[in-house]
Amino acid sequence: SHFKDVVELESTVDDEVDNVEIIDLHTHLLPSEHSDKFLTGIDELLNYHYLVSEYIMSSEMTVSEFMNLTKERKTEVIWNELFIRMTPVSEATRGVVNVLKGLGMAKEWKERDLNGIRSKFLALRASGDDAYEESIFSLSKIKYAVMTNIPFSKEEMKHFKEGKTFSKRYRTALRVDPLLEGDWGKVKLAMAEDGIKGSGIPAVKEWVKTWCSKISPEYLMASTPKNFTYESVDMTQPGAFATNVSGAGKKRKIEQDDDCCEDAGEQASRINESSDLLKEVLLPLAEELQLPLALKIGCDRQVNPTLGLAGDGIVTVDMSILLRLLQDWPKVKFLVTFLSLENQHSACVLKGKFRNLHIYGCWWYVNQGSLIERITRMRLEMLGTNFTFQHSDCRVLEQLLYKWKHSREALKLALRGEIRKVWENGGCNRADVRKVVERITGGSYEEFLKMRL
Ligand code: REL
Ligand code: ZN
Repeated sequence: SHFKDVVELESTVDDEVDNVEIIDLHTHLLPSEHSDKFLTGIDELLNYHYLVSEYIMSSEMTVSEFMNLTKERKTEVIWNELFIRMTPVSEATRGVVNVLKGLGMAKEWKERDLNGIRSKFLALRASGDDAYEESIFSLSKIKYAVMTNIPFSKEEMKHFKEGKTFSKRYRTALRVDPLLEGDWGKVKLAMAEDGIKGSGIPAVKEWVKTWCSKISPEYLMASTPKNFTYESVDMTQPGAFATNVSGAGKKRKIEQDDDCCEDAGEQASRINESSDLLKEVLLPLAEELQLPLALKIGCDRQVNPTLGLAGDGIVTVDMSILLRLLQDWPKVKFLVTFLSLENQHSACVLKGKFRNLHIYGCWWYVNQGSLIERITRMRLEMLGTNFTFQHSDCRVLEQLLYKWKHSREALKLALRGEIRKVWENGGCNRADVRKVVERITGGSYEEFLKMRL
C-alpha cells in the first residue's frame, strides 16, 4: 500500500538505504592475503592522503619536516593537529571518528586516547585478518568491492603471480594508465619484467590478454592525464594512426631524440613506437574481450609533487573528447566518472545519447555529502535510475565503514526529496523505493555489464 504520510515515506527511504547491500565499483583495497598491500588500522587511516593534505594546510611543520617523519610519528602529529587542536568537521576527519565509533571505540575517541585506539585495533585483528576483513565488509554492508590491479606494479602483481586466493568480497580490475597515455617506456618495462621478448602492438596486446586471463577483470581502467585528448581518425586511411592521433606528440619526441641513421628494422620498430596505444591496443582490446573501459577523468596529477599522493589537483575537461570516444567506439562500454562538478551535468546529457556509457560515483573532490546529494538528485532527474550513485575509492579497509556511511546519508537526503515527488504524483510504496535504491547502488551497473550493444 502507498505511504500514508511523509514521515512513513522518509523512514522507509532511510531504512532501505541503510540496509541495501552495495557494490563498490572502484576501490584501491587489496585483500589481506596480499599482506604488504593490505592497508588497515589507525596508522593507515590517519596517514590517508586526504588528511595529509588537510594537515599541511596549516601545519607548524614544513612539508619536508613532515614528510621525513616515520609513519607512526605522522599519525601522532595529524591526530594532535586535526583531532585535538581542531574540531574534525571535514569529510575526511569526520570519517575517522565514524570508524572509531563503528568499531566500538567511542570511549577512546571521547578521551582522545590514541594509545587506547592502537591497542583496540590490534585486538580486533587478533582473530585473523581474513575474519576481520569479512567483518568490515559485512558491517559496511558491501556485497563486493572492485579493486585496482596494476600490471605495471611488480610488487602488487607478485601476489597474483603466486596464485593466491582471496575473499569473494573482492573483484579485480586491470588498471592500464600507460596504455592510455601512450607511455611506451612503462609498457616495455612491465613487459620485460614479465619476461616478454617482443615489443610491437601485437606483443602488447598479448601481454594485456595474458593478464586478463590471469585475473579475469570486471573492466579495464585508467584515469586520464590532464592533457588527455582523443581525435577521431578515419580508420580506413593507411598511416592514420601515425599522423592524426593523441600519440602524435609522442611520435615527434621520438624522432627528435633519435636522429641518427637507421636500417629498415629500426624504422619498423619506430613505426611501432609511434603507434597509438589507446587506439591500437586499449580500445580494440576492450571491444574484442568485451570488457568495459572505465575512465576517471579530471585529475591534474602532481600539481604539488612535494605532497606525494596528496599533491594531485583537478581540471574541468572538454566533454567532446568523451563524445568522440563514444561515437567512434559504439561496441565498447565506457564506465565514466568525473572529478569536476562542472562536468557532471554534461555527463548526464551524454549518457542519454549513448547506451554504451554508464556514469558512476562521486569521485574524491566531489565525494562530499552536499555534492553527493546534489549530483545524485540531478542524475535521478536526468537519468532515472540508470547510473551508479557512488563508489568509495577506499584505500584502507576500515574506510569502507565511513565512506559508505557518509554516502548513504547523502543518498537518504536525495531520495527523501525525489521519492516525495513520485509519491505526491500518484503514490508509491516500499517496493518502489527498493527498486530505486537497488538499481543505483549496483543493480544498474550489473545490468550495464550484461547489456548487448
Ligand atoms: O584512482 C584514481 O586515480 C584516484 O582515485 C587516486 O589517484 C586517488 O589518489 C584516490 O585516492 C582518490 O580518492
Ligand atoms: Zn581511485
